[in-house]
Amino acid sequence: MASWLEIILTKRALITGITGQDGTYLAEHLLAAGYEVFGMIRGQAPPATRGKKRPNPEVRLVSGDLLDQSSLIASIEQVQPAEVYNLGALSYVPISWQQAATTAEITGMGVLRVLEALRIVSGVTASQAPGPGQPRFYQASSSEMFGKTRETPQSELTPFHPRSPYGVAKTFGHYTVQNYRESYGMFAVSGILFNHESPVRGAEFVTRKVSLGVAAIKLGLRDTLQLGNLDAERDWGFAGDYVRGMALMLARDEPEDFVLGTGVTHSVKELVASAFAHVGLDWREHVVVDPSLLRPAEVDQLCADPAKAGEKLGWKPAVSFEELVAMMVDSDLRLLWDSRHDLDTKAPEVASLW
Ligand code: GDR
Repeated sequence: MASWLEIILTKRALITGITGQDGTYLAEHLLAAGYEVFGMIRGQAPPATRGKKRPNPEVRLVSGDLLDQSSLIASIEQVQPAEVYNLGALSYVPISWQQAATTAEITGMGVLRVLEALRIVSGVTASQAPGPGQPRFYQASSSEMFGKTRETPQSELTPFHPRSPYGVAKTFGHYTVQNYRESYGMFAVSGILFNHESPVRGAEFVTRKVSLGVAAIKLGLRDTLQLGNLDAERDWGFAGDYVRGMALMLARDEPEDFVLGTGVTHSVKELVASAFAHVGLDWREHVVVDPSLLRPAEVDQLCADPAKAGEKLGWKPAVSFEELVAMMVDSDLRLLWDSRHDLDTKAPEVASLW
């Protein structure tokens, strides 16, 4: 049983986007560091998580919605967090063209609403600076904000040129964090994270789509894999490494923004070649380009300059691109083998791909 001193000293963290990949890894990381972790979900706890991976049972769920200001105030009042991580977003880039206004509301305005809730609950105004012990805020900014920039690699100083409603909404959120820091002196920071993946990545994103496709083809469940632009280049790292960086940003004395990425870029074609080669197959015999998967405006090339994170956070990714691809393909081989007789119910994310 915890002593009263342990109870008083236990830090509380509140995470939005708790059912996503990063919410899952961040919760594990903070629980292991001794935090009490709260995850915000929409609606009532059990129905809202239905069909999604249930967060770690040690995560306490609170009800709140990035679209609803008063629900955010209520959940911050209830939890009294030392740290808030805003990972909630409509995060699949192609959908943002179909639902541009919803994307702006959740992915962009949602950031402002969480910051406003924190400011109101903490009693911070332009003339009343935050006192010691005020909650710290982390915003999941994105390399998609760089979009069409001509500068490579991209650092904290690289100008933004977003290419999708998603990128535009993230850019609004990013500048809003900076503005709350400058206007109110709040400890609010953004991590500009490049693509980060894992075996629990959503099946719609290209890395997981490829790892699932390769596993299905290897096991004889499918013969082809439909993809869009094979020439796009991304800086892909392992999500577990990136959540460490988020926590390090909030542990500093000064609030500052940081780029997190590997500094190595690969094309989608290289990703595909590496994944198929891992199981001894030739990608050219299985991959079909489907023009309907091309985007109205593409981000052609992203490559991080993570030097500042290395110097000031001591952060460095531990998992290489090749290790990440092997980890994801191996995990999906196991998943599909175990559920091969009943994909629809045991691996619905797989069944929905075809
Ligand atoms: P991205 O990730 O848009 O970079 O955003 P995604 O994996 O969707 O696309 C990466 C690149 O692959 C190309 N591509 C395909 N993409 C998907 N999803 N499906 C395909 O079939 C396919 N074929 C080719 C895309 O055109 C693109 O160039 C991710 C998200 O997690 C964001 O939320 C996050 O902010 C950024 O990473 C950093």
